[in-house]
Amino acid sequence: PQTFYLKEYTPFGYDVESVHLTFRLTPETTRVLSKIRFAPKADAADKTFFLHGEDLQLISAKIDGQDVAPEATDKGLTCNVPSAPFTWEAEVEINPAGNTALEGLYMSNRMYCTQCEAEGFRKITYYPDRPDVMSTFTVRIEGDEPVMLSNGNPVGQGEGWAEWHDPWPKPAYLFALVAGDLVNYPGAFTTRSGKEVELNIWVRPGDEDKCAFGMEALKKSMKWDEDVYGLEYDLDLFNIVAVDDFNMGAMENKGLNIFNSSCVLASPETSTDANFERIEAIIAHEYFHNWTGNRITCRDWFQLCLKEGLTVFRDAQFTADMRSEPVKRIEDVITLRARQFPEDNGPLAHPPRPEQFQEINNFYTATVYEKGAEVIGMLKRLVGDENYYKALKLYFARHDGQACTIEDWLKVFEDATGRDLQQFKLWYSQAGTPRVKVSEDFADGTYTLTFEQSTPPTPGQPDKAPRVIPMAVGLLSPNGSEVRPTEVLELTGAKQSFTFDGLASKPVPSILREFSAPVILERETTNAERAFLLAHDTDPFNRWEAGNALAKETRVAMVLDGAAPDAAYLDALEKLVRDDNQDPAFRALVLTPPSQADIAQTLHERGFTPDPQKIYDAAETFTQTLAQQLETSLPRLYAATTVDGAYAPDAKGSGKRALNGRILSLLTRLDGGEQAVRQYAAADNMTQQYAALAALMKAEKGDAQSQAFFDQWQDDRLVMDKWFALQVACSAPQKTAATAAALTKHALFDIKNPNRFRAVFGALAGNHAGFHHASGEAYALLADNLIALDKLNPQTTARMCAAFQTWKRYGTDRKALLRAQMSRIAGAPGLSRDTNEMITRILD
Ligand code: DPP
Ligand code: ZN
Repeated sequence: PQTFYLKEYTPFGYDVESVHLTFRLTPETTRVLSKIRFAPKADAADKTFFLHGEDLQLISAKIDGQDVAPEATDKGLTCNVPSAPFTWEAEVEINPAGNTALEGLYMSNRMYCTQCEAEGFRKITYYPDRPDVMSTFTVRIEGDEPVMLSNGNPVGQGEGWAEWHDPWPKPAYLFALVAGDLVNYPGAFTTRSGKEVELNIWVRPGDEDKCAFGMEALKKSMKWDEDVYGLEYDLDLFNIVAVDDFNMGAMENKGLNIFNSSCVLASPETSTDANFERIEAIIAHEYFHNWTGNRITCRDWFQLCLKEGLTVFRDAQFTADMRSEPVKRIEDVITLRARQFPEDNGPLAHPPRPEQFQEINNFYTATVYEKGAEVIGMLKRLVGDENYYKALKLYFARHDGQACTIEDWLKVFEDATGRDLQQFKLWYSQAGTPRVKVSEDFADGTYTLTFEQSTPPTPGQPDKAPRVIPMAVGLLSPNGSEVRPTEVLELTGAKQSFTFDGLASKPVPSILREFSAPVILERETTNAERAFLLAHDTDPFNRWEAGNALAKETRVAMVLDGAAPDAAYLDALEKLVRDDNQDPAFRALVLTPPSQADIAQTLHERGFTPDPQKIYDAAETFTQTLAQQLETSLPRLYAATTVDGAYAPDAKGSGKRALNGRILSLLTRLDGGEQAVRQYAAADNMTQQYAALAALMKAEKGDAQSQAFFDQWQDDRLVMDKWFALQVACSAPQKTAATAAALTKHALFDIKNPNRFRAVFGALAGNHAGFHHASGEAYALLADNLIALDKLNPQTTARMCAAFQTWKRYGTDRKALLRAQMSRIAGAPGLSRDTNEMITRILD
């Protein structure tokens, strides 16, 4: 397969002045007529006229009205063209109903919809399908669908047709078309300059009652972007459409966002608090792309983090503002460590701006998104808030309407702040998570912190240069008061010391506050000091971090030495959980133990071979011991955290319910499920219904409730995804593979629906001890299903291969089993380019 390189970028030799498209929709033989005005660029070095095109049947092609005979391959076509501006016309036929890859124009529940990012437009018609080619689009849709939508503003419609015009030049990846039997949930927003914008969420009939929350989230996002970034919406209309079959979460097509229905539809009865928070964040994310992604887009796909890192950073700021800043930060760091750290420390490691790829869909990764956002957070910390917003203002002023690079982005910061970002830029080009070793010294009132940074080799990058690392540090006195507030130390060398004078006694340092950089801190410290920070740190993130470190140390000692759970830690936990002055959401987070995968990762970092069954046993023992320790407090805590009154998915209520759910799961270990059975029966919202069901299923006491849940929700696809996932997530290690296998035979399992596939196999890969059970059955089951899915949907298959990325850290037997299954996938006949690239990288 062909490899594409960042260094080989060359501009397209033609401007595209306008694009007119006509769609004649039928499920199996849709005709797409294009009329595109090209103008040769005077200064172009390369005048090759190449149009991308895949899976298209070319019916006819014309230049300036004359038939031409282009040379076509399975990748696109070339043609002799005039040296003056000309009009290209083509008619192609495509098969939306047969498109199970869900890329280009496809059908989902009899509805037509598109997904063009990154390179799906080439499956719709011949076109220079690259983000630096921007043009205005006029679209005519012909068909008998009741609703027919495209980007921009409507310009006319009649019996069997509708026409749309998008005045903003855009790359083809932002093109969208939707047609089907849809109903709209309407809304309106007045921009700060007084422009009236019509808003709609389009859904299948019957889903109208799940749109209210999404609509509010959209309005809040529009207001927030005006207030915080000074950015206004720029069309008369903003449409969101919910689609059941979708490879990703959502897509920011100009004026016509398309969402995986799981990321927009919400109601108290069918969605958990976590779903609500995620939906609010994704609606914000896609809306924010209108400026960071659409008005300013990427020059090429290597620059993907230019739009994604920035937009994730912006949606995190939004969530922090709408809810709780520390809670959001802790949640994000948990996710970063669970998803990005394994990637950055394994065979799939790549920099936020990769320099090569075979299939760009394989680079919509935690590194590009989440680490991309962390890099922006560091930049903001280094230059300060005021300079950050000054630089952003310059970015929008200078680059509006352009397709940009990371160099453009950093130049804006250099120009706005006068800072040299040469060394900082390494964050974009070097892969791997830096390790920062900390040592300390105290003499004559002077405290010295010494940092040493190094980054292990990653594929293709054996040696790393030191990076700029903002270390947010505060100092506490031994009595718990803060003697130095947070200060950002700039670590730039491989080894560097910082001193603090005039201290009465040796302080306790609180290092990497707010998780100020995505690094792994290595520091010799005691559990007593961790417990001290858990009780006294003024930085909420580091308080949580201290508790998290204690939990890890305890569990690691249990796994390695068969130790009992650390009594001091259990006491500290009990004290915190019982302290009603503490934020319930925070208590819930402290009470959530590190995942088993996280313990495996920690063991691996320390040079041990993780044994998943032992890690599982330690987790069980720990939780059981904790439940017993809290035994007398649990009923009171359960009652105290029960939220009365009408359900509202706000930060306060959801924090309380999160703690309540944790308490219930502990209680269920002691009361035989009595309370959970009661809660299940009484619950009037999904959060509490789901928490009760999960607690019961985990205790293997939930058969009746699981059946009741199925009976109640079998017609709701999104709730059924929860049901599928929960069975696998809650099953004991020796039963996990069999449970998942049985679910693939269930009448409601549908391999073509990515949400359902991910429900089962995401949960399988996420059940650490079950997935890695010594029998190897789960590995084989996943491989069987990935091989089957690859023939239908390469993109989702390739992404799910990441379940294997940590394979090298396990023992010899498991490694052999894993290798055998991956080799089987690699050898499957007709393997897609997507999956081949992923499996090859992982196996390497
Ligand atoms: N550009 C999309 C998003 O991140 C990816 N499908 O929102
Ligand atoms: Zn995005």
